[in-house]
Amino acid sequence: MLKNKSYKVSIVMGSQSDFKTMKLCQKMLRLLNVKFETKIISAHRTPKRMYEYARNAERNGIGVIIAGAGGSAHLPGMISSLTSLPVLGVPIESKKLKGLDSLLSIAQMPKGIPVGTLAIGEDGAINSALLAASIISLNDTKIKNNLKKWLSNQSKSVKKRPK
Ligand code: RP5
Repeated sequence: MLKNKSYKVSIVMGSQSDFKTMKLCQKMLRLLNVKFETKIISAHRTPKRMYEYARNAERNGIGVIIAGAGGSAHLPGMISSLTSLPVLGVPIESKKLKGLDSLLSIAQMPKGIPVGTLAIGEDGAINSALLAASIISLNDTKIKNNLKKWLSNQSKSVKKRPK
């Protein structure tokens, strides 16, 4: 990692249909002032696009990849097999199995190719942005401060007693 270089987060997803979930990831990155790009890349429908993307991600200034995928969700694992960048996987809630298929596909990577797996659906999309910001903040004090402020505001917003 180069000192004081400002890295970008790259959000990718297997389909347009994943965007309603993954846009929450964008929203959180915007709140934290983290630079990002967003793309549709499918491991099975656009394998060449996936290969080119993953192979060039590091030299394109990307520090963390967030990949959302549903069903037989091999996109995060396939991308991780093509780069040494950290890859976070967001299991999209599928219609038939409520995202359990996506979760197991993403989490159960065999040893050697890691994917950091988040929760199914919207919680996972939001947490993937927080985790990506945390990784980026290792080398970026502005992002670290933004993240600390967000976390502190969250703590302050929790009431001591229920109404
Ligand atoms: C996966 O298949 C995508 O990540 C998406 O969650 C799922 C369904 O895709 P569509 O049929 O809606 O395009 O590749």
